[in-house]
Amino acid sequence: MAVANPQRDFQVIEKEDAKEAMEYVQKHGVSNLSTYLQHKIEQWKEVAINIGIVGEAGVGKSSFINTVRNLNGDDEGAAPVGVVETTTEPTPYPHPFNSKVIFWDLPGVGTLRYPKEYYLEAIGVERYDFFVILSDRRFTSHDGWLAEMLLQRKKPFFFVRTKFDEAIEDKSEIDPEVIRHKIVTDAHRSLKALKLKNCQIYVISNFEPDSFEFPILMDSIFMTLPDLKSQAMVFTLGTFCHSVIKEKKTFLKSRIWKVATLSAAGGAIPIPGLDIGVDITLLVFETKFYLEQFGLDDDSMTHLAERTGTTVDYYKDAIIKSRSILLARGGITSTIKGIILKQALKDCPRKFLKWIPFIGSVVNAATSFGTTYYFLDKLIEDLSTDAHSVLDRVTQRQVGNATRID
Ligand SMILES: Nc1nc2c(ncn2[C@@H]2O[C@H](COP(=O)(O)OP(=O)(O)OP(=O)(O)O)[C@@H](O)[C@H]2O)c(=O)[nH]1
Ligand SMILES: [Mg+2]
Repeated sequence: MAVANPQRDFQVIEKEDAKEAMEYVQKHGVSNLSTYLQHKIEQWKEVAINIGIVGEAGVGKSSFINTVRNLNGDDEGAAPVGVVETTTEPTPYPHPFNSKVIFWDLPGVGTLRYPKEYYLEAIGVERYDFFVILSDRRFTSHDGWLAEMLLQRKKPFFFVRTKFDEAIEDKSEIDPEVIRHKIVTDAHRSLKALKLKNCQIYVISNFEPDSFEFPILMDSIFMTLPDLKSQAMVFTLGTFCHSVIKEKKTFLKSRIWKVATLSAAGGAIPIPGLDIGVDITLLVFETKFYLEQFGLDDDSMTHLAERTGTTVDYYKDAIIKSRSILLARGGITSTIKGIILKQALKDCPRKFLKWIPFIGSVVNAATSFGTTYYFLDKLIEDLSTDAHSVLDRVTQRQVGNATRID
C-alpha cells in the first residue's frame, strides 16, 4: 500500500534547497559554496535502497528483478528464471548501474524452510525500504498476512499481478480492459477476505515494462519514497518505461541551478568569442551524465541493441533533437562550445536573481549563470524527447513480439 509523499513537489524542493544554500552562505560565506553544492549534487550516490521482492514460486519475481535491472534472464548477473522453484533464500541483486540499490529475491511465506513464525526475522524485515508482493493469480492468505505485518511496521508495499500479457493472449477475443477489471475485482475480493481494503493492485507484464500498469507502479514507488531516495532510485534505473524518463527529467531539471552556480562561480573561463565565462569541463561532465541517464550514451545504446536483438542504428534513427551532441564529430567539448556560442546570451532566470550576489568570482555572474542554465535546460528537454522516442521503438519491438525480454 503506497503512502503518497505530499512533500514531493519540485518547486517546493527547489525552493527549500535554495533556502538551505542561502543559509549556508550566510553562515559560512561563499568560499566553500562550490564544495557544498557539489556535495548536494552527488548526495544521491550515497543513498542505499533495499527492495524486497516477494511472492510464491513461479509468480515472476526473478523476471521482475531482471526487468527493473535492464537485464535479460540469460545476461551475466541476472536472476535465474525458471519454472522450478529457484528462490530458496534471500538473494541480493544490486543494480548494475548502482550497487547501493539492491533488489532482494525473497522466498515465499510459509514454505517449509520459511514458516510464518520465523519469516520476518529470517528475511530481516527491517532492512527493506519497501516490498513488492507479486502474484500470478489470486493473492493468498500468506500474501495477506505479510501485508498486515508490513502495515503494522509502516513499511510500504505494492500488490502486483504479473503475466497480464498471458491473460489477454489466452482470451484474445475479450477486451483487455474487461480482463484487467475482472482481475482487479477478483484480487480486491480475495484481499477483502483477508481484511485488507482499498489496496491498489498493479496489473503488469514483466516482458512489457512500458505497458499496462508497470509505469503506474513505478510512479507510485517514486512518490512513496522520501525525496533523496526517490532521486537515487530514479537516477539508478534504466529508461525502460516512460515514467522513469519523465522523473529523470524532473530531477535533472531541479539540479540545474546548482550546476549553473558552480559553473559561474567556480572554474569559469571565458570562451573565445564570448565575453562571459562558463565552466566547460563541468558542462561536459554534466552532458555525459545526462546522456547516461537517458540511455543515449554509446554503451547504453549498444547494450539496448544487444538486449533487444537489433542494431544500434535502429535506435539512432529515432534520435532527432540531440543529434548534434550525440554525433559530436569534433568531440563533445567543441560541440558544447559551438552550441553556447550560437545561443544568444541569456540572463539569469528571474527566480534565481537574488542568488546572484552570492556567486563570487565572475564579473557578469547573471549572464554566466543564465547561459549555463538555459544550455542545460534545453539539453534536458532535447535528450528526454529523444529518450522517449527510443523507448517507443523498444516497445514497438516488444508488442510486435519480435523480442521477449525474458
Ligand atoms: N507471460 C509471462 N510470463 C512470465 C512473466 N513473468 C514471469 N514469467 C514466466 O514465469 C516463469 C517463472 O518466472 P520466474 O521469474 O522464474 O518466477 P519466480 O517467482 O522467480 O520463480 P521462483 O524463483 O521459482 O519462485 C518463467 O517461465 C517466466 O518466463 C510475465 O509477466 N508474463
Ligand atoms: Mg526466482
